[in-house]
Amino acid sequence: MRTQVCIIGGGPSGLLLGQLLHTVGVDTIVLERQSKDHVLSRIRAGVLERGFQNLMIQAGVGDRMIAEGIIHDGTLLSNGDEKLRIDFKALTGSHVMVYGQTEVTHDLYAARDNIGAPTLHQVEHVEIDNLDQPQATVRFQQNGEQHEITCDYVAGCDGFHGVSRTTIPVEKRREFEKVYPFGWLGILSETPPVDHELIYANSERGFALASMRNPNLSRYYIQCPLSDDVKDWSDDAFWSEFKSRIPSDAAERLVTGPSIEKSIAPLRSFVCEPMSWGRLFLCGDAAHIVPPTGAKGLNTAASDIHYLFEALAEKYSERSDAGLNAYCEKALARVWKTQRFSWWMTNLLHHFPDQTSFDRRVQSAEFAFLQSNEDAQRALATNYVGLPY
Ligand code: RFL
Ligand code: PHB
Repeated sequence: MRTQVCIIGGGPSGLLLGQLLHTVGVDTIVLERQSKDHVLSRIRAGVLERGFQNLMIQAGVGDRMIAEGIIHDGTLLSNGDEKLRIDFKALTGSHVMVYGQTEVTHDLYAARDNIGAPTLHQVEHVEIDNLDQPQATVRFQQNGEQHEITCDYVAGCDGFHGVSRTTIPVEKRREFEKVYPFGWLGILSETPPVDHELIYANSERGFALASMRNPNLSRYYIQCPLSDDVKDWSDDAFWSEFKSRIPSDAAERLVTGPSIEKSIAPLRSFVCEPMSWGRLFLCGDAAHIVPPTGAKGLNTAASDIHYLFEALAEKYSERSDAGLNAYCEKALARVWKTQRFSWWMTNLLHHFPDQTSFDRRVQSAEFAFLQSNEDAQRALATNYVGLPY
C-alpha cells in the first residue's frame, strides 16, 4: 500500500488531520488499534475552544456541531460558598462551546466514511521505519496478516499509550512529567445540568466539576484518591460527595439520577520533546498530556493538527519544507503555555494530600485576588477560551 500521509491513531487528532488534508487533495490512510465502536464509546472531553470549532468548519464537518453545540459565555468558579463568574465574552470577546468529544469523533468518522478514505481498524504491532529515508515505511498486522505502507510522512496521533513517540530514539527524546496524587471520578447521568454554565468548585472536601453534554445529560466529576476503585463508589455515595463540594445553592437544586457511565481518570502533566523526528510528526496526546482542569487536552491536540496541516499543505502545494521544519518549535511553544495554565488551574482548585493550612490559605488568597482583579480574570479567561494559534 502507498499513501502520502500515514496517520497512526483514529482518535480526534488523526481523524481531524485526515479531513483537513482531504480538503487540499492529500491522501491519507488511518491505522487504528481499536474497533470503531470502541473509539466512539469513549466519554472524554466536553469543551471546545473557538480554534477547534473553526478547524471543524474548515474541515467541512462543522454542521452538526454548530446546530447542537452549546455556546458558553462564561464559567463559575467557587471556593466554599465564595463564587466568581468568569465572563469570557466581556473579558475576551470570545466563548467556548460544549460539544462532546464523542460527538466530534462521530462526525469525523461519518465524514471520513463519506469520502471513502481508508481507515484500518484493529491493527496490531505497528512499526514505523525509514524515517530518515526519502519514503517512510509503516508495518502492521491486521487479522493475523502482515501489511506494509510506504508514505511521505507519518503523523503520530496514537495517544499517550501509542507507539509513535517511542520511535524517536530514547537518547534523542526528553520527557517532562508531573503525576498528581489524585484522580477524577466522573459520572454521566441523564439529568438536567445543575447550572447553565460549568461550575469548577474547590471546597474543604476537595474539587468538583459540574459539566454537561446537552440539556438532559450531565457530566459531573469529583477529585478522589488514586487508590479508590470505581466499583466502591455507589451512585448515592457520588451524589452525596458531589453535593457537599459545590456551592450550597447549586446543591439544593441538583437533580440526581442513575449514572450511565462511571470511571476514574488519573491526572498527569506530560510533554515529549522533540515532537518531530525525520518524517514523523507527533500530535495530541501522543506528545503531551494535561490534567483536565483547564479543558485543554483535546484543544491542544487541535492546535498541533492546525500547525501540521498548514505545514503539509505548504509542502504539497509549494514544495517548501519551511513549515515542516518549524512544526516542532511552533507546536511546543503553545503546548507549554497550555501546560502552565492547566497546572495552575489544578493547583488553584484541588486539595493536595500534603497541603498545609498555609497552602490552603494561599489558595484562598489566590481566589480572593481573582475575585478582586479584572486583569487576573482576563488572564484566566484568555487562556480558557484558547490562546491564538
Ligand atoms: P486519543 O483520543 O487517545 O486517540 C488516540 C487513538 O490512537 C489509537 N492507538 C493506536 N492506533 C494504532 N496503533 C497503535 N499502536 C495505537 N495506540 C493507540 C487509540 O486507540 C486511539 O483511538 O488521542 P488524540 O486523538 O490525540 O486526542 C486527545 C484527546 O482524546 C484528549 O486530549 C482529551 O480527551 C483530554 N480531555 C479533555 N480535553 C479537552 O480539550 N477538553 C476537555 O474538556 C477534556 N476533558 C479529557 C477530559 C480527558 C479525560 N480523560 C478520560 C483522560 C476529561 C477526561 C475525563
Ligand atoms: C467535561 O465536560 O468532560 C469537562 C469539562 C471541563 C473540563 C474537563 C472535562 O475542564
